[in-house]
Amino acid sequence: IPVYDAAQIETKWQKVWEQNKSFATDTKKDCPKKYVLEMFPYPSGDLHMGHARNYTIGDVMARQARMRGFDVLHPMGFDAFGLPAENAAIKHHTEPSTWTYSNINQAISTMKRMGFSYDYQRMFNTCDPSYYTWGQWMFIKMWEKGLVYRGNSLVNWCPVCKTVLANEQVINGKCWRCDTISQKKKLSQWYFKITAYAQELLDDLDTLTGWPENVISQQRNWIGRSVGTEIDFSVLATCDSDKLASEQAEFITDEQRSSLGELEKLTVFTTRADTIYGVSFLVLPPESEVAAKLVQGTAYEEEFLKLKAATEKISAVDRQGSHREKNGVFTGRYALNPVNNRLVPIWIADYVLSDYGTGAVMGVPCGDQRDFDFAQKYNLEIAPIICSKDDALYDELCCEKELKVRHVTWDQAMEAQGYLVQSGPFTGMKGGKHSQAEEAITEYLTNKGCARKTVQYRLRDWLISRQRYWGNPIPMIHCDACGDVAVPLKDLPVLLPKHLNLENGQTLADSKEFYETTCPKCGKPARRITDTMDTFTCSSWYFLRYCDPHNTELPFSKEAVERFMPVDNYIGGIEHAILHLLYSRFWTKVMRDLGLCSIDEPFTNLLCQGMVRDEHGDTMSKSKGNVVPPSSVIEPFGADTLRLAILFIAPPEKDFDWDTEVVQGTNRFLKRAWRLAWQFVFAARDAGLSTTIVPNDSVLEHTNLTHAEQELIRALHTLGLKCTRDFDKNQFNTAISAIMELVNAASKCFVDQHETLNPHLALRLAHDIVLLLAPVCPHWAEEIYQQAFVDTSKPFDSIYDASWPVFDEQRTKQSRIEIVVQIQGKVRGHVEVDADASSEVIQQAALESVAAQLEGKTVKKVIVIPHKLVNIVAC
Ligand code: ANZ
Ligand code: ZN
Repeated sequence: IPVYDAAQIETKWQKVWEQNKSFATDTKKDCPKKYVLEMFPYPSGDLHMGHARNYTIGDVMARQARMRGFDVLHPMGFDAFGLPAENAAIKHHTEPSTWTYSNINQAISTMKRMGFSYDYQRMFNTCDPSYYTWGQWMFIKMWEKGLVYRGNSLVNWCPVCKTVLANEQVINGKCWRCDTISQKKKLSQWYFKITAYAQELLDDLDTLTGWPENVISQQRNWIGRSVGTEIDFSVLATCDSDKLASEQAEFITDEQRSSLGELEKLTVFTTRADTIYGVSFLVLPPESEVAAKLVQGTAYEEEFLKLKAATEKISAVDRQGSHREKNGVFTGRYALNPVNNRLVPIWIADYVLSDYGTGAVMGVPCGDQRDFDFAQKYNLEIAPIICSKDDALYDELCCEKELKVRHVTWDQAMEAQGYLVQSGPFTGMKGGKHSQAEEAITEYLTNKGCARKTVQYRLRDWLISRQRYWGNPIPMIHCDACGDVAVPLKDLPVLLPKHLNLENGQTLADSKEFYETTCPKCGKPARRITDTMDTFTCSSWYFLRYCDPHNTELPFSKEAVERFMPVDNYIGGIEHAILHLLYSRFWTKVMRDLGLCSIDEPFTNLLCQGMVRDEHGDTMSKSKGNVVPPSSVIEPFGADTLRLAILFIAPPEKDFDWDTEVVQGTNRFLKRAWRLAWQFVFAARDAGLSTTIVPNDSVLEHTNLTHAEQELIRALHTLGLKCTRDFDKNQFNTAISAIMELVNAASKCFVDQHETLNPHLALRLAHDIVLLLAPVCPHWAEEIYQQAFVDTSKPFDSIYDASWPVFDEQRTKQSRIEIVVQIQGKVRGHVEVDADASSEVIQQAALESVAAQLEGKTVKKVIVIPHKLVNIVAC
């Protein structure tokens, strides 16, 4: 028996596959396609165990799909732009490109060493001009369609990365890349109008039945659709609050109103129009321009400016957090509640956000906890206008239309549903989100001309401009006369200049050679935009490019995309649940609307693999020094052992702790299976069989088999089917268990029969076991397959051109079964019958088997429970 020399076998087949382009796509054009894709890596160094797990999962899917007759597209590349390259280049005194390409080469060699079946002809890096030119091309198409704009607004700014961040890149108030608290800065920035697709991005989540539920719900929450009402309040021009107070004015008459004058309208967004009678203040955020105007030159301005400065230091997430103490200042001004002309003081507070809804809120302390907390702190009215029937106030107020009780006794807001009280004609109606009262009050105010039903989304437009160097330049030129002008398509790509002095802090904005240009419209001197695009733009369409990676006319042809898209199986980390997966969905829809393809969604099935932690359950990291590099397993045991261990240790979605014992155990199994396969092959050869002809089921049926051998055939079909089905469900760990069980059953039978297992059966088992393991342990399988099952005088014919073994449900059924025989409920014997024997036959066999014990007795009754037992009542 040949020794299992993993290193030698693995390098041998890797070379053969590469020479034969064994994993090229489009070799089976007449077959259905299968597009298997793993999220491409950022080339920050060599691959780690997380990558090994991610790519092994994809590789097993791809190899198996190949054996099952699909034309498989399984590409790989590198997400190669980004700030870490720049920082590393500065640290190592080199160019970002040099650092990036050297990491890429290292990662490719590890990928090859792992035996991943990529179509290497399709590989590209997003920093290749031949790729990023198309990113620029698509940017211009989007600009022409009105999906790109320049906006001047408060943006998230990372002081360490010295660049802006998209909303999606601020995680818990911190930069997603370096964990620094993000700041706010007013800058002129470039945006993609992703909000134009908010509704479709939300609706189509319902079609993504192959996605994990938590990713769907994260996207749904991120898009955050909210149906509500915009309500206008008029702000009084007179701000003499002392006068208003001394007159004890509370409700303003129409005459008073015209004498007081109207300064402007303040529009709030609310999902609870039903609570309008409980408004005890209006709130504006400190960055609001209206707020600044309201206090300008008044005694309230100083406090306002203090609050404004303090609020700039708090992140948006913290500002919304329910536990943080809320701070506010009064403006000295009042507005009128449109439902009853009641005076409402206008406040400015840090818990209101400027970029949600209308950026103004009606404060209803009795119904909203944040408003409740705020009212308590500043001693504002908390009038109960909604009550549940079991509340003490209910009986007192259920028919009360006027404002009688002005303070609740509750210690928190009533956010549940209840009935309106002290709410004029609406008193008694059921209140709450989307309630009868909410509808009625919205309708009433709408008819009065001061409200509108609206839909709000939490989703903001995608801020894509970045201010450093190593990224895809925005292909725009600014001309003082013509404004922002797109670079003509024929002039693309706008190449990233080389040799910037990054170590001295140089960015594109400092590169004269780059930015000095002329206006494409009027020919006068003009300045190129020196921002680059967020790297997430590069990863938003790479899966489309893989369908047609060498196209020089277009980013991809419609035919190629139609052939391979959508991706059937997409595998990657859960950290991309929003960012990358939302952007890619958006980009795909935009491409469709530009007429470049006709698919709505890019990824049919999504698998988010779990994390690989260290042996003690800690996340692996360089700083902790607990990283287990793939090479530490490949070198002693081989890539096949690593692949097998990674998949066997846990279901793919689950996190797992690294376990050296599992690695050793899987390696032992591979050696045992290797030995067994060879023993069986030799047994067949010794019996004069040609091992290139594998016995099918009918051949086995016509050979003389022992009972144990028949049971082994049954195990083959049962476990083969289980393995196949588990592969289909991505339950690789249990699929592998089934193979292990089969190997064990076969070894046992072989040993029990003193190594005289029927040679036809032995050959069939060896063949099927090798094929079943082929997706997971490709080199191991190819070696045995080539040495044992193919005619090597013919041209190379890979195991991946062989078809997946067929298993037969019929043959998983037992042919003979054992029935328990009882007399008066006590077990007295066993009898074997045909599995499909009739009740009469079973009864007869049972009676015969215990005939001796029934001597002299009369059988009164026989109860037959099919497939199980026979109970005889006799006396
Ligand atoms: C009055 C009210 C009464 C509210 C009540 C709630 C309960 P969703 O569902 O997330 O859309 N809101 C509106 N704009 C805001 C902003 N810019 N910053 C902070 N809060 C804002 O939330 C809608 C509710 O959030 C709105 O309904 C508003 O408070 C608040 F018993 O208006 B509500
Ligand atoms: Zn011009």
